[in-house]
This record gives sequence, structure tokens and C-alpha cells, in this order.
Amino acid sequence: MSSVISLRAMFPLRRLAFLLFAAIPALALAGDGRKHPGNPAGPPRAPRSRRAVLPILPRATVLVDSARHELVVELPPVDLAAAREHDMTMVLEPIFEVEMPVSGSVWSYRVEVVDSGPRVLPKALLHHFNLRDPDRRELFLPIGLHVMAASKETPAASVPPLLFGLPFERGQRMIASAMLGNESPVAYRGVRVRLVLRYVPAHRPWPLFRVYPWGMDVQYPLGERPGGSKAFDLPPGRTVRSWESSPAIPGTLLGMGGHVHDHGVSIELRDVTTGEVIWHEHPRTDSLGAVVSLPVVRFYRWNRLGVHIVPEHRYRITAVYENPTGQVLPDGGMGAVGGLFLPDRGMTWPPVDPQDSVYQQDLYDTLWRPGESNPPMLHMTH
Ligand SMILES: [Cu+2]
Repeated sequence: MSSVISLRAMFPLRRLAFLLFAAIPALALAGDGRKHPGNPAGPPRAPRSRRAVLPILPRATVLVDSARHELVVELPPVDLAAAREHDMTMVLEPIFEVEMPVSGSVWSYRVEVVDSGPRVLPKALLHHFNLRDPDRRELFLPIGLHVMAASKETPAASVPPLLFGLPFERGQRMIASAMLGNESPVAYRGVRVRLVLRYVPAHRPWPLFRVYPWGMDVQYPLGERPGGSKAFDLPPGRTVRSWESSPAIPGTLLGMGGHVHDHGVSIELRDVTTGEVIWHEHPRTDSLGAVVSLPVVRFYRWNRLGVHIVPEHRYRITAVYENPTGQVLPDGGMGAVGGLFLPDRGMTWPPVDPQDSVYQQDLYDTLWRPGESNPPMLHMTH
């Protein structure tokens, strides 16, 4: 059962330029052989040295079209009541585990909302969809890897499949979460959120480069707890928020985008060790000053792959806001950047340390649901 609650505080809704993973790629995911959630004798799990202990989660359905090299991860159907005037009906889905049924490299993804039949519903119903890998860490933080995030603003994303792909292995697990929101006077029944991934099977000579998503947020490491919201209040006037860290392994940033809310003035990524500004952008706004988009940059060119970064340097993300309203805007600000990263030759992606306290707190927040005082993780961690 899904919980229907007012989640505005936890997931503030506003017009935003959600480009985090937009033109950047694709990332990852999911599984079980043919369909049906929860096959207890699923495919063999890939050996992994340090797996986090997760509570038993319901399994998302994963369909494989091995002829088209497409994986479809689907969450169970939920009903969405019609919205009352000026309000929104929200349905927060349970957290699901997804197990990858095959091995390969993801090069494209899209998230769809469909009805009980094959009809594709308005994308506006998707508040967000998130996919995490609890066993691989984030580049800049020892938490589980944010594989992908999508909301109604997020277009389908892809990279050239001969060049780039996010590797995954059969038996690898992911954590999927989604929230639906209905602002229309129409009720929908049997609504399913679906993630469609296109992949290159393992054993092909391509893609040339195995790449991973990376991200940084000015509210790292944990944001607001519990729940881990990365939104922050905007007082009148100027607000500057920063966070800095070093990557766990050396490699190359292939491109990046960012995410800010209305009244965002700029967002940047800087190598603090050298002082070099790697990326600095101002959001595009409409005539009323609302943020419409934030440009996405691809660093790779014919003669180079991108911006090389190393664990010996520190990198800082900074978001600047100018709130002209004279009032505090609760949860009005956010500042995040992200993109794709190519590890240096010979580097393997770092696993998580399940004993790390930041890892444990972030996992707790990932599994936490509003209204639950006692999430299952409480007795799963040490
Ligand atoms: Cu936001």
C-alpha cells in the first residue's frame, strides 16, 4: 500500500530547472528475470566484497527484452485521486529493490507513467523517481551512489552507446523510489511508474568508456533529517551555500549540469586547491524571474575527454541566491550539480563502507517514510 499524505514539506514543489542528469546520461539499474516482483530464488547475486545490509524490500518488476536490449523496471499500480482545487494529490510509493537480470552498460533511460493498459499518461504526474545503488559509493561522499533521478521536467537522456555506458552486473541490486502527484481534476487508476533502460550487453567490445554518475549538493552530506531533504530556507537578500570534498578516485568529468530554484543567481564548481573555476552558470529565467533552465555543458571534445580531477585536490560547489521578496521562503533553495565521470585507467569504482556513519544515516533517510517513526533500518544497522 502506498501512503497518501501531504508531503509538501519533505518534497517542496516548485518550478525548477531540473537538469541534473538531463543531457547527461544514463544510469542504471535493475532487475529480475522475466517479470513478477519478488522471485525469492532470483538470479545469482554477483559476488561483492562489502554489501550493505538492507531490510527486506518489495521487488520491482523487471522485464528484459533481450532482442532490443531494453530493460523495463516497473513499480506496482497505484490509484491517483483527482485533485481538489488548488491542491495536489500525492502518492508516495513504497521503496523497492530492483535486481539486474543481465549484465551490460546502460546508455539511455527514460521514465514513463502509464495507466493499467498501454496508455502513456501525462509526465506531469511524475513528481520524482530516484534510483540508488546501495553497494557503490558516491564519488565525493561515502553514501550509496545516486544512479539517476527524474521528475516531470526531466527529458529522456542518452549518450553515444559506442562511446559511453554505465556498467552493471547481473544480480546487482538497486533501490528505487517514486512519488506521483496529480494536480488535475481527473482521477487515474492503476498508474504505473516505469523506467526504460537501453543497454549494450556485456561481452561487446563497446562502449569504449565505462562511466558513472557523480553529483554534489550544497546540503551534503545529509541535508535535513530525517528524510534527507536537500532544500533550505531562503531569507530575504543574498544567500550563499557551499560544500566541498575530494573524489574517492581520480578521473575525468565528462560534462555536467545543475539544479537551482527560483531566485537562484549562480551555481559553480571550483577546484579549491588551484583556484580554477571548472563550471560557473547563471540560470535562464522567464520574464517574471522564474528559473527556466540551467545550461548543461559537455566537456568532451574530439581531442580531450574533459576535466581531470584528483583525490589530492578539494572541489567546492557554491550556489548563490538573491531573494527579493522581503520574506523567508521556506525550503526555497536548492543547489546541486551532477554529470558523468570516467575513472582513470585501472581504477575500479569504490564500494561503500556499510559501517560508515554517514553511509548509515543516508541509507536510513533513503528508506525513511514520512509518518514512520521506526523505519526498518533501525535494527538492521549496527
Ligand atoms: Cu529542487
